[in-house]
Amino acid sequence: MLIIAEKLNGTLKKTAAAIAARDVAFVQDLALRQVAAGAAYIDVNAGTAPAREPDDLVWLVDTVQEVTETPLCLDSANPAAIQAGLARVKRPPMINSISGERNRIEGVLPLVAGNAAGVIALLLDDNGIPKDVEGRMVVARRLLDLTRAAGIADKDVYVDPLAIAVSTKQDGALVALDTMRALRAEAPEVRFSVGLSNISFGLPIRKVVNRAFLTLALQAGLDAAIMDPLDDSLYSEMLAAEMVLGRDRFCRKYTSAFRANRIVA
Ligand code: THG
Repeated sequence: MLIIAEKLNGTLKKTAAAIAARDVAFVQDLALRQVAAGAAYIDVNAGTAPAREPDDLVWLVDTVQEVTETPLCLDSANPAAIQAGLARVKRPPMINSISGERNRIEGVLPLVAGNAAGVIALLLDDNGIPKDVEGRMVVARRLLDLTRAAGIADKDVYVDPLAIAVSTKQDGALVALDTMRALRAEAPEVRFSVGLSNISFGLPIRKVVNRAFLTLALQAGLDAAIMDPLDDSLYSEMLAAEMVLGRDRFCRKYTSAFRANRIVA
């Protein structure tokens, strides 16, 4: 499973302050710690101020690339920021994200083909997030029609089935898991990614809930997650679940993580 490391995100207080202060040491340290902890991609999100965002994201991209070759995941609500980040990356990034919303189809989808290693596709559109599996499948089919027409291979599309917090919607996780199973049956090459921590919003001891959801999502075929690789108990659960599901030949990943002191109870 690919870890997309989440902590260089301007919605987090410390990261926001570091971006505002152009704190190179903070950003590079956080990038390197996430890489050492197993990140396949580093999500970079400059935060919330739309006017400053392209400049801020370019600074983040440049600053991270000074210390690591790990590819980036360009995460922005602003297509202009994604475009500005794309002009700077040294290796093909993940693009986060497209959706069925018109501004994402017009502003972000045209940037993907030929420039990115993959694109995250959120199952929502201008009418919002469909409540049930069939509604999400309608959005998924339309998005795949569009990505295929744009020349993007299904294997480069990371569908995010959108896990709604179980505190606000009792079947929030189940709809996401069932959507993954249904879409995999129709489009076996498509990959799946989730923003792991959404599921536990509003609940105490969120990490326990995130771990449970990760294990269930792996069983449903999860390929990637935006998550905190520095959380050793989450990382341990991920490796244990993959091993138990037969995705770890000779238990090699789990046992080498144990030898590196990464497995915790
Ligand atoms: N899907 C996609 N992209 C996304 C999301 C998604 N990008 C943003 C977000 N969701 C994923 N990124 C984060 C980054 C940090 C945290 C959660 C999600 C985080 N949150 C803690 C909290 O909210 O309590 C704060 C902990 C801290 O301060 O360190 O860390 O769903 N495609």
